[in-house]
Amino acid sequence: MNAVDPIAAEAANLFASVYGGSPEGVWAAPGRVNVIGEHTDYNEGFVLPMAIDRYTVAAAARRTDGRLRVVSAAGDHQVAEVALADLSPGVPQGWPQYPAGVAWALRGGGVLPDDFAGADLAFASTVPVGAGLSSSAALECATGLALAGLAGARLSTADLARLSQYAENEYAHVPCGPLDQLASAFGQEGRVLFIDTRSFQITAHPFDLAGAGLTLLVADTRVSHDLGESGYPARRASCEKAAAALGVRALRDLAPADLDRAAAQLDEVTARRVRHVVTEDARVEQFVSLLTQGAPAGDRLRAAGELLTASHRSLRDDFEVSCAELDLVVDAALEAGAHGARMTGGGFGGSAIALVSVGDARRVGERVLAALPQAEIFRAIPARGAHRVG
Ligand code: GAF
Repeated sequence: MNAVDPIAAEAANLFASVYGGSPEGVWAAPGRVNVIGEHTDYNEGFVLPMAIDRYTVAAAARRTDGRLRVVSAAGDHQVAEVALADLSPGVPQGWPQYPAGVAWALRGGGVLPDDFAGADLAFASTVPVGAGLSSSAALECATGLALAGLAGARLSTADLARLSQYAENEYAHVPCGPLDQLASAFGQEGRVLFIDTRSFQITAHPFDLAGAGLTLLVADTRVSHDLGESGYPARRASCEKAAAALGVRALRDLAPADLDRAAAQLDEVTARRVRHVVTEDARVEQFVSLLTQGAPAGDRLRAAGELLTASHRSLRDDFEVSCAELDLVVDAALEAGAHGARMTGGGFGGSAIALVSVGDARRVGERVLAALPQAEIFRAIPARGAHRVG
């Protein structure tokens, strides 16, 4: 059985028990791990995510009365309901605003026809919420595919990502960049995605970890991060202010050689924020050039691991988005022999990743758990992006 089937069955069962009858279709979208390239996406820089084999599934059917109903297998199975005509940012409160926001964005973007008369959606998921693994993007992309599928509307993968991000920014008021939605929409089995977030050009590179005798461990610290409530909006604002002060469109336009000059024009904290973004973009490019020489092995593996760890230090010390639990996990993984480790996602909680040799995975996992017993550890596999299941 694949990673989607059990969740698809759970979503379909929930649909039947809450709404009665069978769904007309079932759609899935994955969470993601960002391998490297953190807090660069809203600076028009580089990212290197992969979709993971953790999915959010929507079982859905059309309605005829213009209403949208949503229910989730997580929690108390309470149904949230809103008329499509009443959709407006912030309504309803809580998690339902993500699917509601996507319906709003698809209507506004002309994807859903005016005569689309509503839908019932039932969700089930294996993407942990608040773990920095893009549970919101998975929910948005599953919703977008489901609604477009029900309406028989054309929706390109790029528009699925774009409208999902738009919904998160403008409806849920979370100022995220495009990373998570692009990863969930475009993910490919066995590949990482090198994304230039300025041009939106995506290059999928084989990421044959098993072939190189490697495993990518994810450690969810279970310190819940909430992007909107965290320091994320402030980090984004300070990057945008710095770009304006330095006279560039985005921090992406600076090279490491510009950093001294930039620092002379900025306050000390902002200069560190800028240094993170600029050096992180360079690390992504270096990581990709190691990858394009084949599965990392020997010296290249060491270099790739060092880039991950350097990324973490930069996020911890310059960008200041790590937290004690993420640092504990990273340090424990490195001490136990990981080739490299770093926080992944927005930070302020959430998950860390560690690149380890297969034979060391158990020991690294045990040492991480000894350091942070509440952590949840699993192996991430590069997985397929958003798709119709049935
Ligand atoms: C979160 C955001 F949603 C992304 O857009 C990205 O900025 C990431 O944090 C940090 O790289 O996942």
